[in-house]
Amino acid sequence: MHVSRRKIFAVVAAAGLVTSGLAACGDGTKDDAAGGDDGKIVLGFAQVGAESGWRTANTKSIQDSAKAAGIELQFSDAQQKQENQIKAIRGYIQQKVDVIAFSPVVNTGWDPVLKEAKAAGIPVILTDRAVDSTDTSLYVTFIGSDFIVEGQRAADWLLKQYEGKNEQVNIVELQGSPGAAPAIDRKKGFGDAIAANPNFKIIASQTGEFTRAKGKEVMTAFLQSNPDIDVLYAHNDDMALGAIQAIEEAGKKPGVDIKIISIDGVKDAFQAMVDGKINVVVECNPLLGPQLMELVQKVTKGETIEKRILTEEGVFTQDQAAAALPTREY
Ligand code: GYE
Repeated sequence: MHVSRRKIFAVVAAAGLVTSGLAACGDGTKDDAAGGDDGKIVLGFAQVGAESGWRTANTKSIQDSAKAAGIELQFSDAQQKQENQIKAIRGYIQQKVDVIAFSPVVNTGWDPVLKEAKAAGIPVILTDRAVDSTDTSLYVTFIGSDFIVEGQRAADWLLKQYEGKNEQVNIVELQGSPGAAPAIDRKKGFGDAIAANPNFKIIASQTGEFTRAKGKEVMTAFLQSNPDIDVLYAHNDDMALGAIQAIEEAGKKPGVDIKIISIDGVKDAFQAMVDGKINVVVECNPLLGPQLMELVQKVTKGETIEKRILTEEGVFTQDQAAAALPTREY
C-alpha cells in the first residue's frame, strides 16, 4: 500500500507544527501517532520467511491480532534473506509507517537501517530474535524467548537421561539457519551445559536451515557417515521431523535407536512425541501477536516500555504429550 496525499500532508504538517516535537528529540517516538488514512495506527512488519511451522504460527498470530486491535498491518516475507528484510524496512520508512517491527534473519548488520528508522523518528520493535547492535537506542524493545535457556533445557533433559551411567553419548546436532540468534544461542546453551561431562560428544553439527527438507537431507548424510548415533539435537521441530524420515529410511527407530530432542513445540512435534518418535520438546512460543500489538499501541502513545520482554515457556516429554496435544494452539 502506498501512503495517501492526506497522510503525507498530515505528517509534513505535524512535523512543521511541532518543530521541537518528539521526533526531533530523537527518542524514537513519532509525532503522528494516529497516522493511518483512517486514523489507524500503521505497523510495518518484516517477517523472516515461512521456513517452519513455528513461523507460520507466528505470522498468523501477528496478522490476526493486528486485525483484532484495529491496527493496519503492512506485512512482508523476506524469504530468509537479510537483504530482502532491509529492503522491506526501508520501504516502511519511506511510507512513514507509525511503527516498524521485525524478526531479524541474522543478528548482525542492522545498524545502518536501524539508524535510518531512528532518523525518520519511527520506533522499531524487535520480535522473536535479537540484533547484536551495541546501540540499544536503535530499538524500543525486544520481545521473545531466551534461546540460551532453551538450549540449556534441552541439555538438562539429556543429562538426566544418562544420570549415573558412564558411557559415551554420541550426539548429532541440526543447527538453525546460519547467523540466526536462535541457532547461535541454542547451540551455545546446549554445548555449554554438556561441556562439563566428557561422555557427551557432539560428533557432527551442521545447519538444517530450520526446514524439514534440509533437516532430512543433513540427517541422511549424518547417518551415512556415523554408524553410532545415540542422540539427535535439532534446533527446531521441522528439522527434527525431517530427520525422523531420514532415520526411518535408514531402517532405524526414531525416539528409540536415536533419541530426539527438539525445540518449538508445534502440533506435529507433539504428535511425533505421542507416536514415540520425539523424546522431548523444549517449548518456544510463536504467539507473540497480541503482546506486540499492545506494545505498538503503547509506543505510539509515547508510553515507556521495558527494554526486554521475555516469553514464558515449558518443556514437554512423551508422557505429557497426549494430554497436551488437544490444547496446543500452534
Ligand atoms: O525456532 C524456528 C523458526 O526464531 C524462534 O525460527 C524462531 C525460530 C524457530 O524458523 O522454527
